[in-house]
Amino acid sequence: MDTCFTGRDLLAPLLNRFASALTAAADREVLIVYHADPDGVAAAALVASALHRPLRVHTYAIGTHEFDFTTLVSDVRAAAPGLVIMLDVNIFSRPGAFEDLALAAECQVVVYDDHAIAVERVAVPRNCIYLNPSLDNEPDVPLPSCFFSWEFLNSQYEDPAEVSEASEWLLHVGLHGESVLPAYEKALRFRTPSPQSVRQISSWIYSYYARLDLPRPDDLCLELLATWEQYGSADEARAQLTLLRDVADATRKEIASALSSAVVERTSTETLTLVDATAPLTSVRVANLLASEVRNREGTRAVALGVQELPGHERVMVELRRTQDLSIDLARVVDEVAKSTSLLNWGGHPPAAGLACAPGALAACREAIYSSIARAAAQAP
Ligand SMILES: [Mn+2]
Repeated sequence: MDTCFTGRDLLAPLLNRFASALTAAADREVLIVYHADPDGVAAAALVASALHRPLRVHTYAIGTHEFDFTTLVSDVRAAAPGLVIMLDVNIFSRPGAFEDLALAAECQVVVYDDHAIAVERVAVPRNCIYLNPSLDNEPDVPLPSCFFSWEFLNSQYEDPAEVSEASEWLLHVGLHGESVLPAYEKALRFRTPSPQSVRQISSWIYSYYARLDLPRPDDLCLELLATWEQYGSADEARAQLTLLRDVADATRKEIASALSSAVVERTSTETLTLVDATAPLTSVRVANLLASEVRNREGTRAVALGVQELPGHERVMVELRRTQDLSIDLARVVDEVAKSTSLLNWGGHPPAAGLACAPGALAACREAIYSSIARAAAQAP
């Protein structure tokens, strides 16, 4: 791969800190916690493969609906690892979560994340490392965890030819999931060798992790890598991943039925349309898809809310998406909502953000979202 973008320079100092932390924990058990999406899966698989010690690496997928981290904290306490690596996980989604995790782990916790985060939310416990390229810079291309992990993997080899094709395929899956594969193809001047398998695996991963009832531990990241390596080509690997495909297909059907029975309300003002969609009770996570779908249906000058109560979790998720032609920063909107409303967790990127609250707080939360969006729209150019 050839380089012509600033991402590598931004990542270099972060990679050094990451590498030293891993060297310091060389003979310890490592727990890789990753966001349950294609970027997280790819990132975890790439770091696991860079570590060359399969018996001492454990993996743990965490869904956006678990970004209050209470389950993770107790699972980490029980696992007692020697080092925790977190990839594509916004640890500042809930204030205090990082401290809770550091205490429970009793070991170093290293986090790489490129979610936009307000500097005042960043509080890093002693003995922990927080790496985020967006903190003091604005990268010209987003720098998702899969690319950070890819760079780390490459730094472990003198000769880039030694990095397996399977790893490269996973990088592409992660980049595709973040919708930045074309930007990377351009910036790094490469062409994806198996675009069909990349698209398919990425969508299967999304559907698979939409389930709210997944078993622990989750080793999907290691499974993908191992399957590719066993079968020797991306398309062969895809054909072999029948379990993933079947779960994804079944889940997709549930998602489709949930989306079609959502209750949608539209409010239009001079500046924008607000579409507020509530999902029915279901065992799959659809708030994010619902928000994207209603946003896409509007096409222009719209902000969409996808609202979903998670059965058994005593929480409501609200996902926000906007059309490209609006400049409203939704990550800032949820930050603002958090100031006036009691939230369980919140965070995101300018075009896509989300939050969770207790069911009883939904009405107040909705009101705060509406007025924050109205204020942002009034200030926007
Ligand atoms: Mn992610």
